[in-house]
Amino acid sequence: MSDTVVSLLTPPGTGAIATVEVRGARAWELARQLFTPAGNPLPAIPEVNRFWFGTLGSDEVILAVLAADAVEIHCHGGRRVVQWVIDQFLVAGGVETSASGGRKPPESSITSAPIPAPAPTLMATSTVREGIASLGGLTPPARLPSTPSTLPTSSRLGGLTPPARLLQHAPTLRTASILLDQLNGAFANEVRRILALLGADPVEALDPLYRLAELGNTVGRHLVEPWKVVVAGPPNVGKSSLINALAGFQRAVVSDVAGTTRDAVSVQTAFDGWPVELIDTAGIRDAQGLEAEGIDHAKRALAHADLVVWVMDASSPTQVWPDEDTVAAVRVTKTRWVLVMNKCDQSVGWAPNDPPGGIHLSATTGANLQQLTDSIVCRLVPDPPSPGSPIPFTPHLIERVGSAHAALVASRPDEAAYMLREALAESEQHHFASPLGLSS
Ligand SMILES: Nc1nc2c(ncn2[C@@H]2O[C@H](COP(=O)(O)OP(=O)(O)OP(=O)(O)O)[C@@H](O)[C@H]2O)c(=O)[nH]1
Ligand SMILES: [Mg+2]
Repeated sequence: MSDTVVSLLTPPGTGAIATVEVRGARAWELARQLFTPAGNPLPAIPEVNRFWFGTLGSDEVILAVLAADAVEIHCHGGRRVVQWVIDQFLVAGGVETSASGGRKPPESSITSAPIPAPAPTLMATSTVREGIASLGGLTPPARLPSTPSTLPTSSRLGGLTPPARLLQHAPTLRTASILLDQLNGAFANEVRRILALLGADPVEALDPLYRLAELGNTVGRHLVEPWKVVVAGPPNVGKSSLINALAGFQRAVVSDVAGTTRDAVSVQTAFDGWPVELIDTAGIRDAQGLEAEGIDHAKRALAHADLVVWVMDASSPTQVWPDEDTVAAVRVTKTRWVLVMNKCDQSVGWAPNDPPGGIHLSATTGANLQQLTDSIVCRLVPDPPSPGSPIPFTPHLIERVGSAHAALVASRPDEAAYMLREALAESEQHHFASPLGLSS
């Protein structure tokens, strides 16, 4: 019998989400053996183009059926998690292959003892668990047509359908589940509803269209791209220490010599399942030479920030506020700020409400870090969408919905309807199989 081949489709190394493909005569049998769906049991015969949420060992994953003899596992991208997922299929009888096609002997030829599940990594706890928690009560996903012929062959790149490729780029399971909802028709159904409202009474369409445009601008833009959170402030206040504490590991260089950080170093993480890029910057002050260059970098990073965490030093008797130049460097007035008083473990007696709204914390002891992450999430996603909410999920759809809203506000309902119809047609190209994404 020919081999059932297990391949890692995403690049090796740590990523947010990884995709493991299992292809061969036993692919479905192995998937049924190892994967536990969140809802009903898996059917005996694979249904092509269906997706399931569930678990593999103790990890939450998405199982996608590509063909009768091919499945994909979308799992958290931490190295150990990915290796563990691959190992499960190898122990069960699969054969590993590298992207270049070279095959490795299965680990199972060495030992068939079950491999213990890996301890969750920082990303696993902050993205997978929270992502799944955010899904709330899962309902079994919509049934999709069981024939692959509805997808043109030319759109299947590298064995992945376009929706699967979109999903693969989602940095967290929370964003993957939002994309999954859209690819199953949440966005399209809402656009149809708004179009019907527009036809009946355009005023009734204003609120839902505003909400859709707003969700596009807040959440839709960050289903694949993380929010950029820039940590800035004067030298030596603990910016790099704070990044390391938030990311949970040593990434930025910390030193008691002021002016240590020269480059804008960045770390990807997730808060409450939302993808965030934390960007460390050089301490801002008047400086010359290499340090001045670092400060220029810092100002460039500020220009692209979605949110700025301005750090001050509670162990110092003076607070250093952003100067006019720094404020001017920040891109748009919409960019939000969070004020932090670090080193509260060595505070020289600052009152808790000084500065007003400032969060007193310690990067060293970890005190009040959660308050900071809550505050960041609250500012980035003030009104989080509930599971199943419609969201424009590509930059182009966001633009179209925004234009439709602007047109309606300007009392041009026909133009708004035109934009929405365009968006609808575009979004349906992303659906898994049929315009509704549903089968009878
Ligand atoms: N007591 C105390 N010390 C801290 C805390 N956070 C940082 N430090 C110390 O403050 C010093 C400066 O920390 P860094 O993280 O390098 O500060 P920075 O703001 O990145 O400095 P530059 O890159 O030079 O601008 C180091 O000696 C840290 O150990 C804290 O919460 N409490
Ligand atoms: Mg630093």
